[in-house]
Amino acid sequence: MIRTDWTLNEALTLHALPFPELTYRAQTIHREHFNPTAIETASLLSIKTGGCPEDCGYCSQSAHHKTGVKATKLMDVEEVLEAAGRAKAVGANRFCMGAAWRSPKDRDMDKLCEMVRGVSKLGLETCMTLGMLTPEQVIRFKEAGLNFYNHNIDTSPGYYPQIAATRTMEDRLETVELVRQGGINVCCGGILGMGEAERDRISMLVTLATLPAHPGSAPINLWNKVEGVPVQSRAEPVDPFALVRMVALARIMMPATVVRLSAGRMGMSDELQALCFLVGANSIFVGDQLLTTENPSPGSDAELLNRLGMHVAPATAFPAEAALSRRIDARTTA
Ligand code: SAM
Ligand code: DTB
Ligand code: SF4
Repeated sequence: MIRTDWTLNEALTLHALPFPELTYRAQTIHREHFNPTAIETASLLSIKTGGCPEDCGYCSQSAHHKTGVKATKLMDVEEVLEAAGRAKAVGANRFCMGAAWRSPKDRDMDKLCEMVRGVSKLGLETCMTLGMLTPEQVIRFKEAGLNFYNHNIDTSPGYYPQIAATRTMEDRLETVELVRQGGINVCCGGILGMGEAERDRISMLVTLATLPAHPGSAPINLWNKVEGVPVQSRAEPVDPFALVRMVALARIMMPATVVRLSAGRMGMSDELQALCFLVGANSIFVGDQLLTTENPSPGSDAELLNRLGMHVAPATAFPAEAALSRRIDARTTA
């Protein structure tokens, strides 16, 4: 059953289950909704890097921090399409274009929509992550055929003020809701390892699992270390079993959502990634580069999946993912 009325206490109780019990429940639910051998693949491209006016304390691209990331202009459509072609060649099924903006400027909308159309023509699913959107911009992207919009809540509502001051959790949730109502699939998740308490991590998942409809995809990122940002002094490595517990909890509370093991895989062993796949993670970013930080090579990912007898599956293997965010009122669905 898909529920959007989870409480923090229920989530805390699930999370406190003995590891074998929690993981068994997650695996059972995973198999009810997905082929446990199928993995979705997305590839990222930073189409406009650095110089961002937001002050997100974890991010290499904020103009508020000295990180050494060079600010660039918005890329040309041709260059983006070439990169999308390369992503397809290394096995990506979805192409996610990210910009270091608080929100897109209306003057850039024609170019952005052209990118969406061009990437779709290459036979890839499209995703954009550009910051806050207006209702008009959502309409433009829907018309251009954008499949997904990524907009993360990043952390729990309680911890959010500790990580960003130029925007609020309410701002984030507003854009997520505009995107959903506009009929674009929602990709929404967060980051672990920014100095938040265990309770904050669980509360972040409860926030996702109690949205009016579960996101189609939920990226779970480990904070990728960046020198020179405020989070650096607070960050603590995430215990591998704590990560597995979070993935399992996400799977139990959001049974039909595609859970992406996102940033942070460079520091994960093959065994840890395998455990995450076993309890419900069923998507990864492929390609050497995320936005400004590194990701495992396509060759090593292919080898890992091969050793596990798992395979990359096309979007059609994840039908519930797209259907989820389109639900007008998930509270009534079973
Ligand atoms: N500027 C847009 C926004 O904030 O929505 C889009 C790009 S932003 C880089 C996309 C997401 O990447 C953030 O919301 C955050 O969750 C994630 N992210 C950024 N820096 C990260 C880091 N160092 N480690 C892990 N995740 C990170
Ligand atoms: C998401 O949740 N993770 C991606 C994507 N959505 C945009 C971004 C990860 C960024 C990691 C840090 C970097 O490369 O700058
Ligand atoms: Fe800008 Fe997005 Fe980075 Fe925040 S997370 S500083 S909005 S690029």
